[in-house]
Amino acid sequence: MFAPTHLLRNLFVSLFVTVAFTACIDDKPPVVTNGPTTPKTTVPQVAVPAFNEDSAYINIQKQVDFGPRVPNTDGHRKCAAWLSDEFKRYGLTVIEQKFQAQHYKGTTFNCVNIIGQYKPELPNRILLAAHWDTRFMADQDTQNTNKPIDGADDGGSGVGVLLEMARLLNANPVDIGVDFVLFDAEDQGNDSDDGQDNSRTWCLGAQHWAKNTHIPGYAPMYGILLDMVGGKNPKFEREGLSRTFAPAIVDKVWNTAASLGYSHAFVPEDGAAITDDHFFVIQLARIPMIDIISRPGETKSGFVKHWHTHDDDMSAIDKTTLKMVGQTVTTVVYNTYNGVL
Ligand code: 1BN
Ligand code: ZN
Repeated sequence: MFAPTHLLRNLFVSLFVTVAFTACIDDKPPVVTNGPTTPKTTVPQVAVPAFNEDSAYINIQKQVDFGPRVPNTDGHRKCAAWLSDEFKRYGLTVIEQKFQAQHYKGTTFNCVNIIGQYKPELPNRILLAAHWDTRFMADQDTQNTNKPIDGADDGGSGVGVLLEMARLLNANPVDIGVDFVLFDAEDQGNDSDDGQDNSRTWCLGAQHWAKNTHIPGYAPMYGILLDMVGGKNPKFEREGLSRTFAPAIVDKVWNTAASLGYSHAFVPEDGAAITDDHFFVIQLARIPMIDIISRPGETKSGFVKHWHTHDDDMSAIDKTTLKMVGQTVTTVVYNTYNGVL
């Protein structure tokens, strides 16, 4: 668009006056620092696509329809195949990282981390992760505590958001590499108060991947983990490990959420440290990674009411929350350019 000629004329007149005045008070040649000849900024403005919460919701429904995704079950095997196929459908390069892990109760679990690479040839990369397995028991429930849960929110929601982001990247190309990593066996840990350190009984897939990254020496710019990002009235505090090990990413994500009008969910408050998948990624793979996890303080644990109960079904999922999380992370990714966060 050209400015009307009288505006251009006024601009040049005022520039001439400024330059002439400067020349009068100082004999050095005038330097115009911020005029129309100044080169444009080198960071292009990218169009951020709209995150579709209906699509993310359907992705969750589909996972829940397979039944609980507990390792060594049919639901787990069928869901793994579907997740790989979805990534392939969106043009990603898929790696199924199969491994065996010891459950704390003694069973050997057959597990698979599912990795979808967007533009694997690009050196500047972002890691986006969630766990796709669901808990083998409902130990926070009052009934049927030995039955596995649906895990619509705890497991399903993070994956549902990431699959929608994979679809968006395929439809709206951007000049950054993205690795989607769906961790297995995050949620099969020992939650008893036995005075032992049981932290290593959780996040088995993340532990395996962090010791065996799909690219040797893998060093993405940053990682973002999504866990329990689909419940009603979420409270995403700035989680403790994220603040310590990836403060710039925390700032970027929470500021982006604020710019989108989501500060009521991405609250400007510091939260406790959670031993989630990102802990092992930070510790073992030395990747700065944050955890977006809802802790509205509805239970003693600080997690949502439906945490590790049979109420973690599709009725726990709120599309508004999916939109807030999905649009925020999508905006951060599309605004990451040439190695600059
Ligand atoms: C998060 C959601 N986690 C399991 N489901 C990890 C975790 C387990 C965090 C126990 C704190 C305590
Ligand atoms: Zn869980």
